[in-house]
Amino acid sequence: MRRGRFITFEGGEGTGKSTQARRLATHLRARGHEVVETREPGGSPGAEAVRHVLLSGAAEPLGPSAEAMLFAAARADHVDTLIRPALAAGRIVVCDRFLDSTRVYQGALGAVPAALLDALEQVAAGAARPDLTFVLDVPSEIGLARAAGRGAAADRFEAQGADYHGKVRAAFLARAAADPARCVVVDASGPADAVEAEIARLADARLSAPAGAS
Ligand code: Z5A
Repeated sequence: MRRGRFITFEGGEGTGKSTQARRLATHLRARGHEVVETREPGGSPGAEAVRHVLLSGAAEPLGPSAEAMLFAAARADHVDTLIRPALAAGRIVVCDRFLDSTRVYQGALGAVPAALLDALEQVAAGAARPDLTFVLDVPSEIGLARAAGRGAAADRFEAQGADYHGKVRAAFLARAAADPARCVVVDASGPADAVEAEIARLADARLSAPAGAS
C-alpha cells in the first residue's frame, strides 16, 4: 500500500503552530504534493464536537485522566475518518498538534500515568504516527503575548499562569530530545517569514528521503 507522510506541529501557546502549519501546506502544494491540513483537538466533525467540551473547560472537573480519554476519543475519530485514509491515499497530512500534546498537557502537566497514555495512544492512533514533528519553541512570555494579541477570550489551557506555560515549554523540549529522529526543534521567536523558510528547508530535505528514513 502507498503511504503518504505525516507531519505534525507541536509547542506551547502562541508559538505559531497554526501559522506555520498553514504556510508549510501552501509550500508543499506549490511543490506538487497533495496536502491535507488538519488540527487537534478536532479535525473531523465528531472530534470538533468534542473540542468544544475540552476547550471550554466543561470537562476539567472530571480530572486529567478523563480529559485524556476525551482527547483520545476525539483523536480516534480524527484518525479513522481523516488521517488514516489520507495517508493510505499517499497524501501529506499536516496536523496542528497530535500525540505529543497529550503527553505534555495531560502527562507531564496533568500527571496522568504513562501506562494509561500508552493504552489510549494505541487505541486512538494505532500505527498512525508522525514521520516528522516540528516543535516550535519560543520563551513562554512571548508566546502568551502573541496569543493575547489575537484578542480572543482565553480557553481552559490558555488561562493557566506563566509557571504552567514554562513547564509546558520544558516538557515539549524534553519530548523532542527523547526522539531526535522524528522531532526537530525550531526557534520560532523570529519573524514568521524566517521561521517559514527554515521549516520549508527542513521539510523538503526530509521529504526527499525515502518514506521511513529518518
Ligand atoms: N491539548 C491538550 O491538552 N491535549 C491534547 O492532546 C491536544 C491539545 C491535542 C488547543 O488549543 C489546546 O488543547 C491547547 C493544548 C490542548 N492549549 N493550549 N495552550 P488551540 O487549538 O485553541 O490553540 P493552540 O494549539 O494552543 O494554538 P495557539 O496558542 O492558539 O497558537 P499557535 O497555533 O501556536 O499560534 P498562531 O495562532 O499561529 O499564532 C498566534 C499569534 O501570533 C497570531 O496572532 C499570529 O499572527 C502571531 N504570530 C505567529 N507567528 C509569529 C511570529 N513568528 N512572530 C510574531 N507573531 C507571530
